Amino acid sequence: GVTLLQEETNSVSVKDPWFPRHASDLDNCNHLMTKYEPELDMNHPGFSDKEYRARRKMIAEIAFAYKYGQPIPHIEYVQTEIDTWNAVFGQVCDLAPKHACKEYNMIFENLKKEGIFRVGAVPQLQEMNDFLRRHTGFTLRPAAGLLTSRDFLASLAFRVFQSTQYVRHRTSPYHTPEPDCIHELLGHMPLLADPSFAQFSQEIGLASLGASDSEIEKLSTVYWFTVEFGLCKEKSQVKAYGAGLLSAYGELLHAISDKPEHRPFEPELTAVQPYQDQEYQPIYYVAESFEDAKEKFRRWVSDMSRPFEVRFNPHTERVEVLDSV
Ligand code: NLE
Ligand code: FE2
Repeated sequence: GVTLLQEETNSVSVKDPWFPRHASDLDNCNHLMTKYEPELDMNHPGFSDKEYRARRKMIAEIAFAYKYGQPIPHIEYVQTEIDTWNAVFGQVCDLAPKHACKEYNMIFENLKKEGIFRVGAVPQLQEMNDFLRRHTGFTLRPAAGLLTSRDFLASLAFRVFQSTQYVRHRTSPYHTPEPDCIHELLGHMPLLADPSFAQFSQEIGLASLGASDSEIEKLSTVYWFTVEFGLCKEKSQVKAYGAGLLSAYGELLHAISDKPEHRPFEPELTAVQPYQDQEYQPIYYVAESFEDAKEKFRRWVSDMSRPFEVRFNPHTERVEVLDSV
């Protein structure tokens, strides 16, 4: 009767939302959140800098034109951009050994040894792509700016990280609320070369495919407080593993000081904590260890209800959808 029909309609609509099924579908997952951009935000340090705005536009166009399978275009960074890289890189070299988790530091050293992280040159996304591919199979795509959570998380399901390619404005080297390639490179890339972190990142991505808007909101909130701003204990010390801390030394020192609130990381609670993304965080979540953060997040993600399961086939780069039992 009517009830049966309704059930059928429901299950079709829940089972059949559009989401990328193949890595090439990510060509359609480049929607931007337009809240903090030099063109639109009067408070952006680049707002009244015509040259900077033109540069951003040029680099954004490269990202919009990019298609799956192409090499990532080389950007000839100019001296002001290189100076900004040198400044942030120098700070990370000083602070990471003391304040970053050991997994980060190991890969950071490796990146220096390979000459990808060095004074005097902003690393190219293509060379970082090749490094990641060798270690975890992660690859990069250029992104024009801050993406919607749904698009950004979806790419992780394919072990693809969408990375910005422009450099923050030279007047704010040590903190920017929006992502830039310095944040991606120094903050995110080292841990994406860690096999278990890469695995965990992909699981977040897989959980996001076809998820409801409220589930996406929760996933991206937990992502925010872990992958972006997470702290963890190592022996008895508090260390940073969040990318937004490792690429902004001002906030790193703030995070480990006694000024902000430190709460134990519990995904169910963390997932509903409102956050702000303009200033330093007032609250950070501290995991018992880096392993513990990954385990807790993973367990929470796998408890999310969805009427189907997804599996990534690395040979075809395709996500297969299975009915759950
Ligand atoms: N605040 C970070 C930085 O300055 O590198 C960027 C955070 C992007 C979410
Ligand atoms: Fe980030």
